[in-house]
Amino acid sequence: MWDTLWVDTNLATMTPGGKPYGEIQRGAVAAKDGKIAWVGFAADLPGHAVDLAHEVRRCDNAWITPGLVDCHTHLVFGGDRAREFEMRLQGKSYEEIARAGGGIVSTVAATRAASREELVASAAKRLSGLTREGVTTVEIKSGYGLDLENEIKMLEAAGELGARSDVRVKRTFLGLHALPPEFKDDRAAYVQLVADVMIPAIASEGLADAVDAFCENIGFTAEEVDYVFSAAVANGLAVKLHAEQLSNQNGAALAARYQALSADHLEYLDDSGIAAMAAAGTVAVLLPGAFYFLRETQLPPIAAMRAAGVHMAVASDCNPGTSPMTSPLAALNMACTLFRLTPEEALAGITREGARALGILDDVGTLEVGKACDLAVWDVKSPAELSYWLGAPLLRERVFAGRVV
Ligand code: DI6
Ligand code: FE
Repeated sequence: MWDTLWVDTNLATMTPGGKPYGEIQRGAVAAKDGKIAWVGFAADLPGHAVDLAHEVRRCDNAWITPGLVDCHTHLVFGGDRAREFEMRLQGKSYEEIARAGGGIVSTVAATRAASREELVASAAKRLSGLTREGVTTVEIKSGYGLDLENEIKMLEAAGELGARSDVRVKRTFLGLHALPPEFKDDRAAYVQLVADVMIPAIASEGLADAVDAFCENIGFTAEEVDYVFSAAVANGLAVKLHAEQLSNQNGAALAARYQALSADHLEYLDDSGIAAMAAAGTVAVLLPGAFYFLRETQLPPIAAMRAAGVHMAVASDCNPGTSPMTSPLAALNMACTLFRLTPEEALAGITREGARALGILDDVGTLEVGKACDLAVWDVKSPAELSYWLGAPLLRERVFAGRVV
């Protein structure tokens, strides 16, 4: 007997190679012990639904997709930057504000001042925005503490969110996010602290799965990132990189050299970066929310990445400065409208490719037997609707590890 069986439904399995969306019309999916135990055409079920599972859920022809995987967020932080938003509307640029001590560093002050519990409480509200739209796995970065104590506080807050919510949390240490004010005259000392002290401490406590950095003219140089990536690898952590967001620093090629899981943003990526990512299997994480909020005009080279066979994920980049957005479905719409992804690419980007970007494609991201039974059940007539509407309440039911939540 299965625990739960969903019927009267269409499935977007997102398994590649077959029909668009890996679709199975008039399908069924079953959960046992939190995993997908059966998936296929309802006509092929090995008996009557009611004889097969303790609970049968009829879905009125709703579509079921894998639970969404938001593979790039900065969900945990103190304060907000609404004031900076107003300044930007008065004509100041993101870079000007950052150089004037605003930007990331102002969120650092607010995050340091917040208790772990306060960070959990404010992030939980943002997380509810994601889960309300079908997210079942979320990556959360640190990077607003910028000293060991406060980076650990952020990572623990992220872990706490996972422990008390029905969502999988993957944690990323983003020590090289900005130069903390106390190191403003000694960059090298901060980079060394991150590599030689913070990474070993965080790795040994099991507080993060990966290491990220902001490789940018207002962030860190490729050389500094290189040094920190070596420490990450030496301590058994995967790497990923904020690369080519505001300028071309050849960050994606550096990331690819380290077999990075992903390189993210990529508006200024060039052909050599694309080739390096394709060869390394590094996923391109597209963040149209940041592109939109910054009113960026340089588009990431989508067509060239597609042609090179680079896998493309889509994520919210939820953060207080450049993407104060808690809607994964808005990210899908922006990925199509602004970046010209197809709705199928966009949905794959926030399911299968998001999972690939986190190194957990064996566990989540598609509807396949043996993976976690994380589902989103949608009141739509076709999966393209998930990218088409902006702000519509489409989620009918969210399933985490086989349980309706
Ligand atoms: N790139 C971004 O878009 C965010 N971080 C990063 O490295 C912005 C973070 C912020 O402005 O607070
Ligand atoms: Fe980011």
